[in-house]
Amino acid sequence: MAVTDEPLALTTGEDLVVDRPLGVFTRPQGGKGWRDWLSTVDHKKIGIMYGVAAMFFFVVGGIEALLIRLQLAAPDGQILSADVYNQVFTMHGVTMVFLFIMPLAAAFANYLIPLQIGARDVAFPRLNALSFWVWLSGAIFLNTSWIVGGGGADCGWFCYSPNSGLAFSPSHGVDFYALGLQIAGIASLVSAINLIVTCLNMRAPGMSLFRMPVLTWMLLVTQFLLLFAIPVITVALFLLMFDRLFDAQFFNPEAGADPLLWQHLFWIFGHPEVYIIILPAFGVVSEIIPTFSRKPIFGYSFMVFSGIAIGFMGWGVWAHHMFVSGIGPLSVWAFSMSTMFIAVPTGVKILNWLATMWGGKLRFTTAMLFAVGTVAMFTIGGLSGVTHALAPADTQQTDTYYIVAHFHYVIFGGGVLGLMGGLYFWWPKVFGFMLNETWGKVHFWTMLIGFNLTFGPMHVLGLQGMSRRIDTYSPGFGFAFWNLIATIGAFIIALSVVVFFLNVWKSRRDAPHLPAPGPDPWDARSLEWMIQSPAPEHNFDEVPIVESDDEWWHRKYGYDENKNVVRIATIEEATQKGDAVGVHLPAPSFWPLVVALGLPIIGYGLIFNLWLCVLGGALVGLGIYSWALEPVDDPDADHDHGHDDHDDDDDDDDGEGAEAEMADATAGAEEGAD
Ligand code: HEM
Ligand SMILES: [Cu+2]
Repeated sequence: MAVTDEPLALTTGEDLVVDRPLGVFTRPQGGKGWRDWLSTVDHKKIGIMYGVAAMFFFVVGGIEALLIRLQLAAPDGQILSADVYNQVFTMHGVTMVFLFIMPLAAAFANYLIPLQIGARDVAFPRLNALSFWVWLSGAIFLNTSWIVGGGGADCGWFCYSPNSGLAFSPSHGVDFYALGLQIAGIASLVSAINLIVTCLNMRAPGMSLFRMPVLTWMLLVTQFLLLFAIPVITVALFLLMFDRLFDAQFFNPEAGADPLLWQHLFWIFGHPEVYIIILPAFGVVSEIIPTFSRKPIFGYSFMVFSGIAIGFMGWGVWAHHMFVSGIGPLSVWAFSMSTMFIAVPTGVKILNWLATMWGGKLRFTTAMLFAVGTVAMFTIGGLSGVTHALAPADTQQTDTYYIVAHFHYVIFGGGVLGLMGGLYFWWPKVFGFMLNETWGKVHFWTMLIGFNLTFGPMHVLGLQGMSRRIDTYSPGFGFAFWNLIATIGAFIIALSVVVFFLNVWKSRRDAPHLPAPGPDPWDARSLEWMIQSPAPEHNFDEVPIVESDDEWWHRKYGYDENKNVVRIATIEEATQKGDAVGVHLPAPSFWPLVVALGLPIIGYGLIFNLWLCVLGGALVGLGIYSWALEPVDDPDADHDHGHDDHDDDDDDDDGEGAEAEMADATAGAEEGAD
């Protein structure tokens, strides 16, 4: 299709110059309302969509967890059949890891990284939209296996072979697992590349790497882990797909293959995956604790380097998941040692958070309670993790409820509690109203008590010998009491989640009658708090010049001759007003969505009818070409075409204007730094 300079009516302009106060400017959207959300390329909106979708899947994964707990509440449970139980715990694990906690962290990364580094958007806004829509299409595709696949995948979230083969998993559940996670993997990979380029190339002048907030650093390390881990699991899933759909023999021992290959591939991805889950929460806690201790983070560079060290060392421990898989004593010894070493950088973080609070003026807001709760619960999970590193002990503990307790203390106690704290901390910046603190504290305490009642007893059950993944147990084993407590605890967690949603509803309803939170309700330290709440569409009126770490704090406070902290500017004086002219904003597009819709159709084609692959492929092709050939201007947008000087940088399809402007800014980043 020839590129004409006669703009098509369908799409929107590449790079739009705003020539009037932005207050009255609305991006030439693909439409209003839902069309705006479907075509947006704004990192903030994409962040919000990740967050809403992730919380939806938290509820789905939570319902699956309650079903598990109901089945195990008493001996000889009859609520779920053994086969359905296998599907429910498998999908619970897959949903909670890939469809809840990873996208929730992506919500924080998308919304906050550009704001924390002083940028107007991510490096490739349309690619960012593509990541979201591809992830969502993969998530929905995966769950349609309940409807059209004969049930969910049933071989556990790590789907060991040969259980995952057709002989033991004949329904299409595992096919949906293999294809759905490949689709979601594409989204993670594209998003990781986008956010790495954003952190390295889009920083405001003076924002050197070692002035970036700890959260942005932890999210950057997380993106590098995704960049290297996702290809490994993609290869494994690809081989599994070929074994199931095209009769290959990659994991079939009768054909001379070794099923341990799957375990190695899965855990070479799987262990870095646990850091992909926990590092964002560590970053969130590292923003909340200094703010409510009224002290800078203790040992900033140690915090950053321990995160980088965890990122590196996380690649050298995977076989601690295979101590009883017959990998031989030398490997067991080596991976036992490497696993112990990784406790060191993790310990550094815990000590630095405690040192930050030490001597601080502590304010126990809901966000701070969640942050402190995260440090405490993660430490418990970390300690049981160290006991797993001891191979002889792990031989007893592996595949029991002691393991289930351990990873819920680190993933839920560390990851979920941490990100929940982040929701309360940045809620006013994202939505322009505060969540009610009283309800917030009820949410925190019910979740913390429910959490410990659910997973605390599992340590005991595990040491008593209760295996994981059993759908029922006989009365004679003595597991009944603690299982009942665990089930009661699970329902208390569910209650706390209901309290959270009620708090959102109530706070939104009451917001018009309450004073607005303003740009900086917590008196915080980083750049996102120097702009209006909710963050304006263009982020910064003018790109900030950064002169120190904790730049925003240093614009409000200084030191007098006696080194006492004194205020040097009020928030009103120091804040950007949110009106700007002539800001380049990348324009929205529907084509990323079109490309994303083609992928699950290809998935259905590979499972049911290869003709569908042609349809899906055509949709992907149409989307990519139209996106690449998308004309520069939207005839309906009534900005004047006088801006000829912009035409030359409209030949790249991802907000070249904004990028060029930012590249200049970033070029100054290092200059300002020294
Ligand atoms: C909301 C409260 C939750 C409850 C009550 C709960 C309960 C459980 C239980 C009882 C199991 C063991 C099932 C078995 O072995 O038969 C399990 C497994 C699992 N859970 Fe949770 N969980 C919860 C939240 C989470 C969260 C937030 C995550 C991660 C973000 C998570 C990730 C997993 C994983 C990965 C498994 C392993 C599944 C497998 O064995 O394949 N859970 N959960
Ligand atoms: Cu591991």
